[in-house]
Amino acid sequence: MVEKTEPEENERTYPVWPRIIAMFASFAVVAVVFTAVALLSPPPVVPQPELPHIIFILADDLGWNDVSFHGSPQIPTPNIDALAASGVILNNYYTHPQCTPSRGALMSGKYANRLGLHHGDLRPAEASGLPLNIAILPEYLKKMGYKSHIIGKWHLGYHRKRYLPTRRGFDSFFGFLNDNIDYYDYTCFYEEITSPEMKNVSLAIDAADENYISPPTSDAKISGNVKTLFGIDLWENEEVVRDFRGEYATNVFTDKALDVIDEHNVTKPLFLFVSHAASQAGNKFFPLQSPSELYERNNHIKESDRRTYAGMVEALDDSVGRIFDALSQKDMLKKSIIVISSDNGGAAEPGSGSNWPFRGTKFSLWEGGVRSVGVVWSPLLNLEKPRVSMQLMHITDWLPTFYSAAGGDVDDLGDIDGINMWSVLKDDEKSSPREEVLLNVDPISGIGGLRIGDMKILVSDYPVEGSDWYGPSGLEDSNVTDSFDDWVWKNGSFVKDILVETGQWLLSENDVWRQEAMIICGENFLPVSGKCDFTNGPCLYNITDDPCEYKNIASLYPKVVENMLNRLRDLNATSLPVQTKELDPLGDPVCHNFAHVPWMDEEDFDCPLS
Ligand SMILES: *[C@@H]1O[C@H](CO)[C@@H](O)[C@H](O)[C@H]1NC(C)=O
Ligand SMILES: *[C@@H]1O[C@H](CO)[C@@H](O)[C@H](O)[C@H]1NC(C)=O
Ligand SMILES: *[C@@H]1O[C@H](CO)[C@@H](O)[C@H](O)[C@H]1NC(C)=O
Ligand SMILES: *[C@@H]1O[C@H](CO)[C@@H](O)[C@H](O)[C@H]1NC(C)=O
Ligand SMILES: *[C@@H]1O[C@H](CO)[C@@H](O)[C@H](O)[C@H]1NC(C)=O
Ligand SMILES: *[C@@H]1O[C@H](CO)[C@@H](O)[C@H](O)[C@H]1NC(C)=O
Ligand SMILES: [Ca+2]
Repeated sequence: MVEKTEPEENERTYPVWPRIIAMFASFAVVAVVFTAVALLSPPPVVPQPELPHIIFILADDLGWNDVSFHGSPQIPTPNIDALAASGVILNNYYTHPQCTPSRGALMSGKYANRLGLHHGDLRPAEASGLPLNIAILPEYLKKMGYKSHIIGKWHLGYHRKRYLPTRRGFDSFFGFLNDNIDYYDYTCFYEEITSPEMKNVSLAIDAADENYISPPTSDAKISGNVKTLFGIDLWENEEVVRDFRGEYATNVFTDKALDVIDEHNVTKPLFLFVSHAASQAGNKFFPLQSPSELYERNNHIKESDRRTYAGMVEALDDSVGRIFDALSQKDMLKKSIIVISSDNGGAAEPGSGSNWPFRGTKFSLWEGGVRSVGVVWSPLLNLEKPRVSMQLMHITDWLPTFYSAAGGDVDDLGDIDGINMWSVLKDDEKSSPREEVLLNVDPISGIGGLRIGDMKILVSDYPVEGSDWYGPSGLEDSNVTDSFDDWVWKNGSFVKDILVETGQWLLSENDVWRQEAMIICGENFLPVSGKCDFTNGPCLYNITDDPCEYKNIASLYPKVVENMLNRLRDLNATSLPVQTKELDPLGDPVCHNFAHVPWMDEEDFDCPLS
C-alpha cells in the first residue's frame, strides 16, 4: 500500500536569514556585516558567460514622483537611487498607459495596437492574450543560450496553457496571471457590470477599477447585473500554489528571485524578469497593503494612504537592494545589465501614486500616464559619471536593445517597432535613433497620442476625470534641510554600499544629479492660455518646452497638427482588431477549485453557480 505524502509546507530553499536580519537590524548594520564577510573570504574567481545577464525589474504603476531620484523628498528609494546615481536615468522614456499594452510591447517589441492589446487590460476569464504567432524576448534569448525566468505578474493571457509564460520561452514562472492580487492572500478579485443598459456606469467603473473607489452601484447588484470573479492566482510554473498566505508578496517574489540567482549556473547568461505587483493596488477591499515596519519607516508622511503606499514602494526598493546584493555575491554584476522600469504612470487620481508635476494619471496619454520611471545600470555601459538621458525611448526598445547588447543582429527580430538603443545608451550620445513614439491609439475609447520630436498630439481624452495635475509633490512632508543625498542614504542602501566597495560608485558631487533629473515646470501651474478642449479638435504640446502640458498650441501650428494626425492615422491603420471580449463564464474560479486557471484546457469541471 502506497501512503500519500503531503508536500512539506515550508520546504522552500530560499535563505530566510536576510529577511530576519532586515527585520532586526538597520541596513547600515547589514552592510557592515557584509563588508566583514567579504574581507574575510576573498571571492573565488567566477567564470563569466560571454553574453550579459539581463535583470529587468518591472514595477507596476510606479509614478514619476514615487521615487526620490526624480527629486521628491517624500519616499526615499535608496537602492533604486544608487543605481540611478551610477547609471543612466531615462528621463524621456515612454510606455503605454496601462499594464497589458505595456507588457505586450515589452515582450514583443511591438506597439500594443499591433498585438490587438490596445484597449485596456485583460480581465480574468477573458479568452485573449499576446498572439501566439509573435516571438517574444525570452524566446529570442533562449536561442542565444539564455536561461529565462519570470517572477511576478504576467497579465498577457492564460485561457489556454499555451499562453502561459512557461510555454513562451521562460524556463520558470512564479507569480500571477491577472492584473492584481492581494499582497497577503494571493487572490484576484474582479467585478464588472454586465447589463447593456448600464454600460455607461460600467465604463466609468472600468476606468476607476484599479483604484477601487467605485464599486458597482447597488442598483446593478440588485438587478443581478454584476459579474464577480474571485479566486487564487499564484503559480509555480504550471501549478497553482496555495501555501504563501500571510507572506508579503513583494518579499516572496524577491525570495524567489534570490533562489533563481542562487541556482543559476553563472557560466550561462541569465534573463531574470522580476515583474513586481508593487506598487499597484491589490484587491478592492484592501487596496493598499504595506508591512507595518515599512509604514513606520515613513512616519514623516502625514497622509495615511500615501504613507501606506510609501511602504509598498519601500518594499520594492528593498527588493532591488537584495537582488543586487545576490548578484554581487555570485560575482555576476560585472556582466549584468539591470533595468528598473515602471509599466505606466502612477494611479494618481483616484489612487495614491503621484506623477507630479506631470499632468494626468495612469490610463491617460498625458505625460503622467505614459512617461515612466526608467533606469539602466551596467558596467558594460562604461560610464565615467552618471547621466540623465533625454534620449527619446519606448518600452518596445528593450527587445532590440538587449538583443543587440547580447551580440545579436536586430534584423533577426523582423518587423518590430522597437529600436536598438544599446549603442546610444553606451556611448553617451545626445541623439536618439528614435524620433517618434506611438503612445496608444484605441478605437473604443477614442484616445490617440503620438509624439514626434519635441511635439505631442492628443486626440480625445480618456479617462476625462484623469486629465488634471495631481499631487502630492512630496514637499509638504519634506524635512530635508541639508543634503538630499544624505537624507536618502542615511539609513543605508545595499546597492550604494556594494558600488562603493567595488569601486563602481560614480558620484563625485552630491545632489546635483537629482536636480538634473527633476522636471521643473515653473510658476505658471494653471493653464492660463491654450486650454485643451477636444471638442475643438486635437491638442498639441511642445513637450520639450512644456513637459507639464499647460499650453495647447494646436492653433499656432495647423500644419504640424495635420502632419501628425496623418501619421497617427497611418499607425492606426497597422492595428489588429481589438481583442477585448465578453467574459467567459466557464473561466470563473468558482468552476476551478477557487483558482484562476487556463480554463479552456480543463476537461472536467463543473460550475456550481452558473
Ligand atoms: C451615456 O453617457 C453619455 C454622457 O454622459 C450620455 O450622453 C448618454 O446619453 C449616455 N447613454 C446612455 C445609454 O445612458
Ligand atoms: C555549469 O555549466 C557548465 C557549462 O555547461 C558546466 O561545465 C558546469 O558543470 C555547470 N556547473 C554546475 C555547477 O552545474
Ligand atoms: C530611517 O529610519 C528611521 C527609523 O526607522 C525612520 O524614522 C526614518 O524615516 C528613515 N529615513 C529614511 C530617509 O528612510
Ligand atoms: C524635522 O526634523 C527635525 C530634526 O530631526 C525635527 O526636530 C523637526 O520636528 C522636523 N520637522 C518636521 C516638520 O517634521
Ligand atoms: C519646442 O521647444 C524647444 C525647446 O524650447 C525648441 O527648441 C523648439 O524650437 C520648439 N519647437 C517648436 C515647433 O516650437
Ligand atoms: C483608428 O481606426 C479606427 C477604425 O479602423 C477608427 O474607428 C478610429 O477612429 C481611428 N483612430 C484614429 C485616431 O484615427
Ligand atoms: Ca500597471
